[in-house]
Amino acid sequence: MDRDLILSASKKHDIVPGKVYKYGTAGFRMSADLLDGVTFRVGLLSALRSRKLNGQAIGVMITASHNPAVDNGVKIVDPMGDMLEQEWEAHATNLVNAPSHDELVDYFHKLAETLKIDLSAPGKVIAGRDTRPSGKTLVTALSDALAATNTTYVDYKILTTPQLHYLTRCVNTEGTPGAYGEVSETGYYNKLIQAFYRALRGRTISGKLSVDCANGVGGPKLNELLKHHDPSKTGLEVKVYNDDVLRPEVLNLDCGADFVKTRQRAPVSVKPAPGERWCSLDGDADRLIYYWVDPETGFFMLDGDRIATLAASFIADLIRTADLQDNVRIGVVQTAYANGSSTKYVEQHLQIPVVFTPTGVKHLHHAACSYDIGVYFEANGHGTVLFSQNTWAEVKRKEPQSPAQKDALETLSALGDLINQTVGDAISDMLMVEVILAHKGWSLRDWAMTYQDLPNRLVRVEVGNKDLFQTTDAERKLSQPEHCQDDIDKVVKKYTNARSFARASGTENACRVYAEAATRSEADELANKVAAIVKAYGG
Ligand code: 16G
Ligand code: MG
Repeated sequence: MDRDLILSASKKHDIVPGKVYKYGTAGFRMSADLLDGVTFRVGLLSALRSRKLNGQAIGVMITASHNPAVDNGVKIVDPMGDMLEQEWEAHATNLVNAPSHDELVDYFHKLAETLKIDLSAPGKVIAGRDTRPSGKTLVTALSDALAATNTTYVDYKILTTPQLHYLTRCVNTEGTPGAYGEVSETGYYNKLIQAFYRALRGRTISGKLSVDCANGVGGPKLNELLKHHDPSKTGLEVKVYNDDVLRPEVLNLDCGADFVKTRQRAPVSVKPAPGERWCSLDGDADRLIYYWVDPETGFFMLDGDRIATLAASFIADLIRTADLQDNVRIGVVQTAYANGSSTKYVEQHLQIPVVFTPTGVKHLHHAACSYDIGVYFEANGHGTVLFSQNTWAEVKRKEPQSPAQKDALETLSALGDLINQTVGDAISDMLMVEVILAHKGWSLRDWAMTYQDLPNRLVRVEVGNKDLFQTTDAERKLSQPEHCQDDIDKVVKKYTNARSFARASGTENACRVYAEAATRSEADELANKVAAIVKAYGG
């Protein structure tokens, strides 16, 4: 690999001096002006990663999800469509922070040497971006790095994040027995729609579904999916809202899954009529939140915990009906943010085990892989359901003994194709929810009746130094600063059915405090008291 070629390409893509970059839960994410050099360097790293993995294609997604339009971000997708391996996050951080162009090229070669990467071997990278205008220039920085390292590069242009994950897996499994799907955007739509038809098994969906697309990439992509969908086969009628991607400033503005979840209200620009079924995607279409407005009680939200419980209960029933319960183990993965009532419902009512991991999709995804069917969702609406190889083998092997068993087996197999196996996918999750509601004959109100959420409150606390806060036990307890957790425990004990935890945010310079308790006022009071403790220890 030509050192001078990389060096001269790098000189066109400076990093901002003095700034410290860190590959976090969502890759590198910040104001788009700071990202040109970072994206170039991510290109270099993905060129190395592809070569390390025998030339398999690596994905690079340029998006800042639910952040404001001025931000952007870049993250790396591993060959099977999962997140970059943790050990390489450190390599990414080190490479990006190289203080000069010369040191960057030195470090690049040093990495190749220590990781035993043959730089003369072929490498491949595929890329996608959301609708942010800054994405276009960042793609140039990426492609310059790939050209300088002689890496094959395919730009899939505008995609949702889960579509890029899908394509990465498709490229790497094409022509093998584990082929994930056709390597194209059309392939993605066809796979989803065909699986959707099969999963419904002749049932029809009633009532219109209104979808708020956060004025992000989910809008045009959902519209595209709908061109492949024949409503006469499913009864599903979708009305798309907030799909304006021509005015960048409206992206995620007063709408989208993150807005709905954190503000606990419908998007500002829409007026859901009482009883109408609504959902919101986030800016890169990997989060999903459902809601409706009740004529008596007002806005009601069905978040990631609700989607997890709905999917777990339905799939567990299918496994039992198919008589696979001894061979296919199902489990649910949650984070500390999951409402305590949802955990209790899964463990006690559904009798399904729950495990907890720290926040961030990669942790949940990893834990879900240890089940035959792993259902994972963050409360914020990000998640999916993973089917293991063993599950596929069992479903294919089983000879149905009755029409009901046949139905259950075919529904399971269709769901396995419908649900994105690489990462949480709002569009695929939405079709899954619609299928389950149709099978159960449920309205959103029926779905909401399964259990009652504990009142809860999330508070953002500005502290002098968030790094003082270290957690343990899947972020449910603080190990540092010393005595801080004891003080929190003392306060929590004073409330009924209460729980609270504090953690440093991975995406913002602040701490977050979550509290839940038997009543609204107790949850609020507890959150404020714990926030005061965190503030006092916060440096
Ligand atoms: C990132 C994570 C998301 C997590 C959030 C927490 C991915 C793809 N995204 O957006 O899963 O919920 O960070 O943010 O892993 P926080 O650390 O600021 O609370
Ligand atoms: Mg997102």
